[in-house]
Amino acid sequence: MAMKVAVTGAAGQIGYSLLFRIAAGALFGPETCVELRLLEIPSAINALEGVAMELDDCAFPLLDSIQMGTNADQIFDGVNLALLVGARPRTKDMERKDLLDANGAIFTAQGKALNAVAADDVRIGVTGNPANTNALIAMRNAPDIPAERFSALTRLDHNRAVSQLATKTGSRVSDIRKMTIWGNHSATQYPDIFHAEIAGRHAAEVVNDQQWIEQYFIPTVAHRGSAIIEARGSSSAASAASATIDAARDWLSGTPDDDWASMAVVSDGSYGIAEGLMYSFPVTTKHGNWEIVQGLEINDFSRAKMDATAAELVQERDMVTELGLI
Ligand code: NAX
Repeated sequence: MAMKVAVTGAAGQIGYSLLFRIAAGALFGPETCVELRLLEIPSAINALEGVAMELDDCAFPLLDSIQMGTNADQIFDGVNLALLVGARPRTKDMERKDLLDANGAIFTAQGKALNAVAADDVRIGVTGNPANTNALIAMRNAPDIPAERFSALTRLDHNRAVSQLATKTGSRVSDIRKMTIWGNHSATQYPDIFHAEIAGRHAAEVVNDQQWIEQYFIPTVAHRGSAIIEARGSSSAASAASATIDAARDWLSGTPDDDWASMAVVSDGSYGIAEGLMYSFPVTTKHGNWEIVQGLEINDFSRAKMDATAAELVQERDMVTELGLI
């Protein structure tokens, strides 16, 4: 049976990398066909038709069909996976509240549409920024979909952290396990190596350099998005698409026994994070379900960083509550 995968913002930069990977089988492997459901706004439909022509021209054996449109109720009908990538970017002289409001309009509508028409087993991954709060808005507007089916993307931050640690220690990325991103996909996020392992050894002991952690590693990971804009002239796209794939694939097919992933999911109060916040935790996954890794010891340094990023998410949640979006 084919999997129905919706992608919003499909004509955008990330979409241009993401769709070809999905159609080539990167999410479900070489045995499972996919039906793509692509949602855009009217002004981008022409461009989207061009992307669909290119998808056709790849003659992907696993790509059963492509449906495009601007109506979320039609595009989300029966979808098993929805990757919500399209969002309203921040423009000059836009306050944070205006940004949340503009995106609120998108994610309330998409949450309601998913609630009405998605398949019973739907999973929803939000990449569009501000990702955590957009996911919270969609979740709260979809009361019939279990809250655990919503997640926001912090996998790009996770992958960036793994890569930085590998470079610092001269190890292979495949030797690194148990990296954690805590909190918001924003500059307050906390990339945490205190539980990470490099070929079975404690990463923080291998690094043995608190100054590097505080003054290089954390800011480099947290501000990587801006560094890419500075260098490339536009924001991360291929790496964001790759992380979107990694996150969805691991969610559906499971994390390896000796590893975990970072995903922003609804907090159950673990690690003292307010219940109901969409906060990035270390999670293990199996058969499309996730569990927050329990029992990690949190040192004072980590605690302060985890609380600071939680405080930002509380502020965002309070703003969208005030705006009547949740
Ligand atoms: P683009 O501006 O290239 O594409 C966004 C697309 O979304 C556009 O084609 C636009 O027409 C469409 N769109 C806008 N409103 C829509 C709606 N209501 N329904 C359907 N489509 C809609 O941005 P791109 O570079 O692809 O980035 C997409 C989003 O990902 C942005 O919000 C960006 O900030 C966010 N990112 C998130 C990352 C993460 O790690 N969570 C990292 C990369 C990226 O910055």
